[in-house]
Amino acid sequence: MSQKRCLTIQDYSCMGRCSLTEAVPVLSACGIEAVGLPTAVLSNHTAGYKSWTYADLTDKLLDSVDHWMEYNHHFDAIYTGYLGTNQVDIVIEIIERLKDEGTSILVDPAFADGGKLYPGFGEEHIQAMRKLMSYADYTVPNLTEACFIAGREYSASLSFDEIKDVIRTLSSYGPSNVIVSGLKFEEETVGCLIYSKDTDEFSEYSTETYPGSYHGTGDLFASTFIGAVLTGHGIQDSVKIAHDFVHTSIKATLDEGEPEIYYGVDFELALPSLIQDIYNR
Ligand code: PXL
Repeated sequence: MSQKRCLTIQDYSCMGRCSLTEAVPVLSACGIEAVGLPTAVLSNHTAGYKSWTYADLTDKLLDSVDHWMEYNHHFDAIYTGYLGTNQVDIVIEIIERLKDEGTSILVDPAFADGGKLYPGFGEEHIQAMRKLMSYADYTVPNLTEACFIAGREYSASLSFDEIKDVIRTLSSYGPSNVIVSGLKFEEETVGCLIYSKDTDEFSEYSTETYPGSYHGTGDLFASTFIGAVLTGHGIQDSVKIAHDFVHTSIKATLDEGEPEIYYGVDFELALPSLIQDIYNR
């Protein structure tokens, strides 16, 4: 099997572990060539920190693509993360220009959590995300994002039947595979619902949970999931690998003591377990 290449389009937040500072090392650990296209460079991410600086790279995105096209580069996957509303149409153009029949598309919506949009996002962003979804083979929203995209009101106490309804509606916008992570199954457990549009079937995977919620775990889940898919794992197995890696990273963070939750998880300490899972399962 020849080495796979994944283009990932999202911001580079220098501090706070999310987006490209997670996606690139995780994909590398999976043995994938990671091509990170930064949409912006921030001093730190915008959730939890009180302030940040921001260098917008929107105008530069297509320049890189022009150069790649001269070389006919093939991408096995294009994975999009946190994007500005004005960047979504450009990302769609990038997908249209670079995708061939061997390119899988993963859209991580990355615009909301805990029932709320991240700072700076509004209804226009939700509509832009619906449009981007029509290109996706896979999407990995949290429940808040799934509800916004499906046009349903978010509540932490939605029943599983209601969540399945939200997922089917989301899938009607495009993606054949929807994986909602961070769901509470029973007391003290957290996990994922996995939906396949082809078979209209759901499956699930859950483990015990740790107290608290941690920034950057959605990005970690998305990067690991696509890394596992590209190394030949099936969807269920890739979800397990991604969930377990997030879980082990949270444990590593707690073991280090006094985590600052907005600063992200100490995933670097868990990379050896990811490498084992990727190559041994
Ligand atoms: O993890 C999502 C994310 C990525 N990038 C930036 C963010 C956030 C979440 O708030 O602020 C800049």
